[in-house]
Amino acid sequence: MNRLDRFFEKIEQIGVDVALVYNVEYTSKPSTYYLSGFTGSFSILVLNRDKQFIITDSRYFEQAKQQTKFQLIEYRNGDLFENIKTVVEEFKPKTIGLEFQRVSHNVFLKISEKIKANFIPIDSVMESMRSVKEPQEIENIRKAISISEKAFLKTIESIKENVTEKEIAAEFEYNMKKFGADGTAFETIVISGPRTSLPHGRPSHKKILPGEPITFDFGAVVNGYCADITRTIFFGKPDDEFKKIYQTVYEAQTLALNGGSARMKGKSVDALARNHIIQKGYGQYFGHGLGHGIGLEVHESPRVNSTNEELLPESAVVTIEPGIYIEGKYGVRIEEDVLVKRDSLEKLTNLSRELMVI
Ligand SMILES: [Mn+2]
Repeated sequence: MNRLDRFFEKIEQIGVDVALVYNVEYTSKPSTYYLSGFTGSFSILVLNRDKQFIITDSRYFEQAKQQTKFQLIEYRNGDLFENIKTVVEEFKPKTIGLEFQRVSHNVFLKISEKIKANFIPIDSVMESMRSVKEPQEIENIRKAISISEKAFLKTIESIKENVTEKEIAAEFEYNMKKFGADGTAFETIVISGPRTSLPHGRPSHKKILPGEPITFDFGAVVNGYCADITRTIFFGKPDDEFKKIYQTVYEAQTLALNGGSARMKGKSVDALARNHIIQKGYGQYFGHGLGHGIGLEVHESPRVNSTNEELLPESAVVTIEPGIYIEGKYGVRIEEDVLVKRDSLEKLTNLSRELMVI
């Protein structure tokens, strides 16, 4: 069954007569792209099994015709919500499916004032569909990973004393684009020395000095699909404590990579890595979840954390990224992207996981 048919089946099961995907200033770009192929910043999809419409404005008339088979409704001016109402009323719906997490309270009030119907959330329909990847989606993620890794290896070649984190990050992003990325999944993280204890620190004007770790968290985007990879490397000669921390993170990651599968709950895979870090005495320094889904968004379902009671779905792509962060000292994170299989996790990342010393 194709993607749209599966979507229609799922929304019909929860009693939705027509779905409305509201995307203004990219508020629902991933779902819009997933369902229709349209990538613009402004669109409203109105669809069920019988009819599929896309409302957009003159910036995107031509693009919409190229990217989607949905029937184009040209929005020219006047009240947008009146326009939406006219299209929705063609369906005479009693119930309307809406992504509750993607509309502001204000937009919800405007839509629900104009259109009298029951509104049903379809967020979990989108999440569960998107978490199970089709072969073409996995292929796009593989390409994004490959470009990210090439750019990483290229960028670290040119690291010298006294270059700044910002300079390295800029070069890294340039390299990703040069190697074919459509963009970056998030602002590339390059942090060094004591700043590596910030799990999501931003690149600063700090200069790289000998005897310091450097953490890179990076991901290219290809055809809308994100990679998400982290490496902590060492510039100069690492001390024994750093090596011990790196080894602990490495072993924790190995346990999860070797032990995870679609037979396990998200929280059980998290525990494989977390218990090891706790045993080694660093439990308090690993505050975040072990991983998350990646796809059209860099953080999506399923979650690999201590609260996810669900089995990991087969064909999900998730990160496995344990870390230890000691304030005032340094931090280490190693992040792989893996495909969830019935009995195992298939590593999609190819970079060495060993401590790299430059
Ligand atoms: Mn991540």
